[in-house]
Amino acid sequence: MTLDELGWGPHFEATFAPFRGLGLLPARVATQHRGGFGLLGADGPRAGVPAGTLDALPAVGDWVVAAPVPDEDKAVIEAVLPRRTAFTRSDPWSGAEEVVAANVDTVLVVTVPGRDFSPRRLERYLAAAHESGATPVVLVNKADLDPGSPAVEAARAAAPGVPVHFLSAKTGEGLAQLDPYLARGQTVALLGSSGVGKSTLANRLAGADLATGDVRADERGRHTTSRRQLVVLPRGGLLLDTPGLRELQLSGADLGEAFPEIAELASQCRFRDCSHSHEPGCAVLAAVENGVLPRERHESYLKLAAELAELGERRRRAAW
Ligand SMILES: Nc1nc2c(ncn2[C@@H]2O[C@H](COP(=O)(O)OP(=O)(O)OP(=O)(O)O)[C@@H](O)[C@H]2O)c(=O)[nH]1
Ligand SMILES: [Mg+2]
Ligand SMILES: [Zn+2]
Repeated sequence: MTLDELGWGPHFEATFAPFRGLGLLPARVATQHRGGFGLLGADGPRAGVPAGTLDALPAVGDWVVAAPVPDEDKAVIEAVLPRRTAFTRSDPWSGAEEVVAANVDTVLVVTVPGRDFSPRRLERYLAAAHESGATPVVLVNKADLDPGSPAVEAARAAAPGVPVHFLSAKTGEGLAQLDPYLARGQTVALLGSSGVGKSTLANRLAGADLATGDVRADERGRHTTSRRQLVVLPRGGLLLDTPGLRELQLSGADLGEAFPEIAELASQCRFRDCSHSHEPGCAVLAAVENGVLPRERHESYLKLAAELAELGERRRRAAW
């Protein structure tokens, strides 16, 4: 395995430069478990143990500086290289920011047609995906269950400017649409609610056996995947499967990118700092009144904006 096949590139080449020649190796974090980390490097897998001096633990997808332990398949993680992208959420209990996936090129937000389809949840994921720095793509999975589903059009409406693909992880139909995202050294992460088929899709692409709802369902058949895992696909590309997030708490979000039509309207609001909730001369409110902007879309925007404002307030208070 070469470093390039693991997603290495000029950014990391540059940030690793100070460590070169010191007997240290670059490695990518593939798994995270109680005892430590699973690392992948040019010379194969190793167990990684964080050095006591690390400020913060790495996340799956991170590139780290590893000091190999002689005669053991083990290495001490001495540093985490700066991330190119990071998908984060805030812990529902502590409010602390958690990196769910690092150095991802494409975030595949997976959803399903039918009763479980929620454009509002999709908007939340997309706001976080845009914020991560990775390119978001929407997958509407389980096409075999509902081939003519209106969910595809609804997903397009909730995701302006974002590619939406309709496919079936079960039958393999439509899977070729993922080829452009899975070139050699490209990292994609699967994100979405529990049960949408992330692991089924990962298994199909990896030809391997990651946990799916069929194999090891708990009593409610949910949250089958219990940890994040980065796998190198035989066809090239790297895939990061994640457990379904019960509810994605934003830790930051790029609403301008997730709601481009609102960002454009906002430039015509009377006040520069318009919140688009009550102000006179608000172009966004006018667009809702005229039926140009769907009401649900505006409400979704306001809800996410309020959540972000509250988060900012909480962080300011914590910083004091
Ligand atoms: N009909 C149909 N069923 C599917 C498809 N993809 C996945 N499933 C089924 O959906 C269930 C859940 O699939 P998983 O792959 O475990 O879902 P997941 O998103 O990984 O779920 P978590 O790991 O809990 O987050 C399983 O019973 C799969 O067989 C599909 O394209 N069509
Ligand atoms: Mg899973
Ligand atoms: Zn406004």
